[in-house]
Amino acid sequence: MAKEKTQKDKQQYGAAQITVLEGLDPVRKRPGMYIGSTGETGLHHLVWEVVDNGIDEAMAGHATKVDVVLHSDGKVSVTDNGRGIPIDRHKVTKKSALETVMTKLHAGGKFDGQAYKVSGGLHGVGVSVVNALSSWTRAEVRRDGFVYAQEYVIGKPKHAVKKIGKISRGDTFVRGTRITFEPDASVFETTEFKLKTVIEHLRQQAYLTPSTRINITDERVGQTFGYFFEGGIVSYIKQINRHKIVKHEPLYVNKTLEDVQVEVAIQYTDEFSETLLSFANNIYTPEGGMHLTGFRTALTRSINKYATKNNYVKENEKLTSDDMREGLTAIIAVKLPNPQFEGQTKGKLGNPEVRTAVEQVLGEALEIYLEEHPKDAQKVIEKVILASKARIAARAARESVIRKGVLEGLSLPGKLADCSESDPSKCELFIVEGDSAGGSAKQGRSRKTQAILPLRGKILNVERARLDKMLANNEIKNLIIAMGTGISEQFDIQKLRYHHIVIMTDADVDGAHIRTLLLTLYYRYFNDIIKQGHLYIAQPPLFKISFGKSFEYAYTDDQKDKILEKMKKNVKIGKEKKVEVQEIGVGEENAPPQPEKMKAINLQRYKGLGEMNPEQLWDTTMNPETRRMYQVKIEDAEVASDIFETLMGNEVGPRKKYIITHSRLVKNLDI
Ligand code: 0RA
Repeated sequence: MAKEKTQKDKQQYGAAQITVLEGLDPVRKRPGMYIGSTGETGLHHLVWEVVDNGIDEAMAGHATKVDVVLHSDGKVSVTDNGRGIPIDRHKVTKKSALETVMTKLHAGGKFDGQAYKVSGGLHGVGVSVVNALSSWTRAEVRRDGFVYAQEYVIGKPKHAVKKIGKISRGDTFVRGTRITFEPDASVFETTEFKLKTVIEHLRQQAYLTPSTRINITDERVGQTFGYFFEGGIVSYIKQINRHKIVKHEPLYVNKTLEDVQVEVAIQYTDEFSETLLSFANNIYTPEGGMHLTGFRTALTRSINKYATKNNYVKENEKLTSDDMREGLTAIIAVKLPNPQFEGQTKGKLGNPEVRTAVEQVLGEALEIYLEEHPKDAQKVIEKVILASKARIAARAARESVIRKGVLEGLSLPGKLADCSESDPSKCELFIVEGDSAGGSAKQGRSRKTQAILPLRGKILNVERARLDKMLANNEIKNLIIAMGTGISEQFDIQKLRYHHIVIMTDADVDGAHIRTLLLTLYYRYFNDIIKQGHLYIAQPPLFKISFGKSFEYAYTDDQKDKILEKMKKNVKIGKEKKVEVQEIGVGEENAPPQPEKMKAINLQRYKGLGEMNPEQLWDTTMNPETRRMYQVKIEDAEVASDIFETLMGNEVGPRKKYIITHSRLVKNLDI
């Protein structure tokens, strides 16, 4: 919260005094109302809530650090070195202020006339909520040389606040507040805190609270992590961009306008994608909202104004907000008195006053920045103009594909071996790499429900191409016609001819590449197909392991090792003395003749689908009864799309390496 007391605060002072205090029953009755859920997210909210209090104390200039400890017994403690929650008698409740804070819901958001807390959506509900949802809590306050404490069971005090001792010389904890709590296992689905989640959130909080140290200790694993960033969100931007080629030093602005504090940091890079993080009262707003809208308006308007004035673009060739996104890294953090969080997951800031505040503060800052840094301005504008040109080219290409007659009313492509079933929910389309695998698939399939569309290797040549080129590609066009949905404005998922679309590619670099291209295509143009769970990746086996007449398929290296182990054991139990694993090539049914008394286990490594005969392909990969298939999630496709973007600008060597490393990510996700 902005530190200065504003005019409005002063006027409302009287009303704010009448703080509404209420017991904790409502929290026990409807925990979700206060912490969002009783799942893992809600559980972690307890920690965020308590940490927020310490961070508020730091932001008010009274504390310099917050220590979080995840104890081995499931408890969590949060310690700050602030002023300590007051322990004197509260005027309304006639109880200790500490007890009041811990056991009453604070609807007023103010406490003792102090700006106690900026209440924000899911967290910002107050430490009493944490107390209510904990089977046991202890609050310890150290101030004026004394130690005070109170303990609670499900939010109810076990005793009055006690003075339990003096602060001794040499004590490291001399002033501040420590809250220790044990989440109530009868409330939460899980009570296990995830170190990774805690680290990620608190590291982010450390960036948003400059010059405050946040330590995290996980006693369960005996590890401690500490975060301290003097530079705040500028440090954050630099961290995000540390491996990227940047176009300029970050632009930073921090200004308060009518109760709304606006803080923005911006830096352009060589990348294609955008990284944008927005926060309201230190709470991440993944769905954006008014602060983001204000940001985009200011960025677009200021850059256009400067670009036009300096003749980078003509008056009638406006650059769009989307053009500004390529290579942009930005953090927007606003602080305001009464944030309204909207949207499905309450991740969107709704306050309209924030839009104008961000627009104005950033607009002014950008204009000054661009004027004062003409060289940086040039680099940024050239990047934006490039993005604009690509966008115009992409649209032209898309329109030519979409143009009536190109996709519509066309007969199904000749290469498609369609199925006879007409109910889409029973139909499957296999997109198969290469004509030879396509041949096996056509022979091995179940004709009634399975259709095969072979894609020629040609699609590979779009390596350096942009998505618009991909859409002009004949193979892709065939795919779209086969699916029947149309594309872009004409896209209609009701027309989808197959409810299972299966990408079936080889387990090698080219296969990974084609898969990346296809996933990118679906991510960008057929998002709903993924979201409704229609897109799959086939999982052909990597090995066939045979001994004598028996054989097994292995789909992972691990599985291969296990099968080999098992087979060796079986062989040894039998009469054979020696056993050897021998790799055999494709088509070789058996290993070369073996010496007397020696038997070989044959290991066949499948390099491509084409190496399997139709029956094998059916048995291992296509038969709905026995196959394994991976259902693509939107996150997988997003990763693929990011990879695709990275690939476009890079050298061939690193690009190949990147595909190999990252395609595993997509493929090996478990079923
Ligand atoms: C209200 C007034 C004062 C301190 C605090 C609240 C306070 C609350 C929390 C919660 C966690 N840590 C905290 N530290 C401080 C100041 C009272 C005074 O003037 O000393």
